[in-house]
Amino acid sequence: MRDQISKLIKEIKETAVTGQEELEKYRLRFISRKGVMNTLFEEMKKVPNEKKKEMGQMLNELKQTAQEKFKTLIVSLEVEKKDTGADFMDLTLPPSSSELGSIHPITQTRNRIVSIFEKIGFNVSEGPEIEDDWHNFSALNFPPNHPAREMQDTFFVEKDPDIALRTHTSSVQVRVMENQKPPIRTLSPGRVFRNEAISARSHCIFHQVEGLYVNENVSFADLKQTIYYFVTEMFGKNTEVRFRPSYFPFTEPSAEVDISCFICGGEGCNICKHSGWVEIMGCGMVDPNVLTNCGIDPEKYTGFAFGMGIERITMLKYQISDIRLFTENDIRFLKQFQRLNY
Ligand code: 2NL
Repeated sequence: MRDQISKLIKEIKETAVTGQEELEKYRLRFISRKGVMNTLFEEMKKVPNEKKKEMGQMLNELKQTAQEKFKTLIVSLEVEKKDTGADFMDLTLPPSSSELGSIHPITQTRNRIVSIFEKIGFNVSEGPEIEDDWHNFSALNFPPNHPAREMQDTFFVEKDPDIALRTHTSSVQVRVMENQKPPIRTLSPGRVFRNEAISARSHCIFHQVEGLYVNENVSFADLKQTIYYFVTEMFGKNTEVRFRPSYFPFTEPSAEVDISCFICGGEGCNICKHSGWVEIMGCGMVDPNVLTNCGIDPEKYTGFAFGMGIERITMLKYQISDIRLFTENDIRFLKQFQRLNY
């Protein structure tokens, strides 16, 4: 029996195990109750008492050798399994897709308007959202007690009557005129702030694009032609345009621009409130006082300017009925603009 055990210990030490199948064979032969151990324990019964101690120790040594090797094998084969990744990672699986974001509808409209005007030589100018009274009001010919300056319309910063959040992006164009010589063709898109109650139709924070062209001999005809071009590009060539006389402190003469309703084609519907026309912007010839305020000689130069609300244009174009949708970050709303890429 002693020889038998020694032979088995030698065999255990020499057995090479390189895979799961061989490991299982090893387990069945040296570890399992049905393997060699079983036979040896059976034989133990026949060993005379005085030899039992010695044989028992040898048998234990054999058992320990077998089990220790088994444990080491399990660990090393487990590491190998992880290395190849074969058991838990299927490399042929397609990757899980990640959610695609989209460009906000206000940004899409802004980009579209900018690219239309860039084609006819306008550049983009930006400026501060916190403005002083001069750039937001005084330079633009607002009389000292004009209602637009009032607390209920303007957000003042730290109750300082000279510093406020800009109420339009004309303030940016004042800065351009102060710093550049004509010819000036500039577009100023940006965020503006008005102290108004939030409703489906108006918000206290919204976006505008204003345009300004100053040069020698700029006429109202140039203004009209520029607006015609813009409307054709933005709303299609069958859209009609009309100019209605209006008033702004910074332009003279001033007009509001309506286009024929692209929903009902002029028949009358909810969008155009059964008039057949929808208002898209305001415009006019830059008041000579504004040019003088910005250091431009009104005897030599004239200019036109226009301004439109980006929310308004977007709401008209996509028939959006509530301005608050733009700022609610509802993924169901935003997803609808995923494929409109401009
Ligand atoms: C509107 C009307 C308008 C302007 C903006 C402007 C700018 C300068 C001088 C003169 Cl620097 N005018 N901008 C002119 C007419 C109308 O906006 O309804 N905006 C949403």
